[in-house]
Amino acid sequence: MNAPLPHALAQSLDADSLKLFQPGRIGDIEIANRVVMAPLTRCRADEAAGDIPGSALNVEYYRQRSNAGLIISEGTQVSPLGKGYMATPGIYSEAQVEGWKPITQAVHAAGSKIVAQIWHVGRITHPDLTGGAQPVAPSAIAAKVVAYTRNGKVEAPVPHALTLDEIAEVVAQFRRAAANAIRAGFDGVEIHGANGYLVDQFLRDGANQRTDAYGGSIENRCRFALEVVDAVVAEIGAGRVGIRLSPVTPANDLSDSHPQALFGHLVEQLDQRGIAFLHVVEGATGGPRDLPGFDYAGARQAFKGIYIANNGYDRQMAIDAVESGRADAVAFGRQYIANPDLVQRLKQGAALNQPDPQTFYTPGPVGYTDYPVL
Ligand code: 8OZ
Repeated sequence: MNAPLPHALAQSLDADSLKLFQPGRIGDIEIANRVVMAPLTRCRADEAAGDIPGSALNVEYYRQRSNAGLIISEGTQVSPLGKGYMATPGIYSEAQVEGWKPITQAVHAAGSKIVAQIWHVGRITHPDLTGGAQPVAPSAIAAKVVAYTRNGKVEAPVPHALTLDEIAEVVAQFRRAAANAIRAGFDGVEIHGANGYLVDQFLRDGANQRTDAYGGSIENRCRFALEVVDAVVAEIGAGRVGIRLSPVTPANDLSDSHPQALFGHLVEQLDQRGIAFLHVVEGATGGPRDLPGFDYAGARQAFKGIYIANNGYDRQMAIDAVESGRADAVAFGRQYIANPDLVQRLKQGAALNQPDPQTFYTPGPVGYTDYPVL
């Protein structure tokens, strides 16, 4: 006589027929399932050595999570001035490129794919984090945020408004970061265009008060983002490029007067460039999803590439979003911190470990590589 299937196993057999767990393709990148690990700042690079990733602990952290169809790396700064938090890794020096290699190798060996989130924080930093240099932004307007440095909590200062030559240099830094990402073994890059950092500061009029070709009209405010996209696409090909956007998030003291018009235009322009994916923080980053101001379904329709949905998704929401076609894939952030085997848990409908915010940004293995698997 056959024993009845354990409940979890029965659920997992059903789960295999769900689109969320089926293989697919994001641009040129083949993925084993549509569960994405969201980019997560963890502040565990080797800061003393030059913001270098790739310690055994870093490798183990990413290896544990290689059940995701796609991993988006923690934000990695394109230059020393692009850094906004302690011990975040960079991707501009040779030592950093070397540091990333064992991470990308471990992820690939485990059957997953990984793109580098390339990042410039703009005004969301402090000279204590940038080697003494004054932070930069589209306009000389300070964000009302604090930066965490070796010297404690400090207010972000008034930034230097980038000159036209300096803007061109930052675009070139993103391009070099993309080239470095490919050399380091990444499958592509995600340009960090969200959450109030530099690209977002150019987009939204709460931070951009320029009167030249990079400010004023929506077309002008999208210019920097699109120059970065074009430069990165020219370097590594559109099929390996995505961008993260957060049209209405208040994160990092940023806002826009007309997010629908702004991001509607941007999404149309991104679609014309044929990039692989759009990764959208729906609502307030890490907070309420139901903020008004942007039509995500409309953006999904307007963009022919892959739409990765993010922000507060649980198992059922993710299954529904992908089954209904509202999204092609779903990115999980905090749940991936606490559940290294998240895909297995979602497949089985198993309980999830709860993430501990006290250890999100602390050095060492606690709260990083020690969450239990099933
Ligand atoms: C939390 C803490 C530090 C950085 C973002 C890169 O909001 C971040 C970040 C989040 O995109």
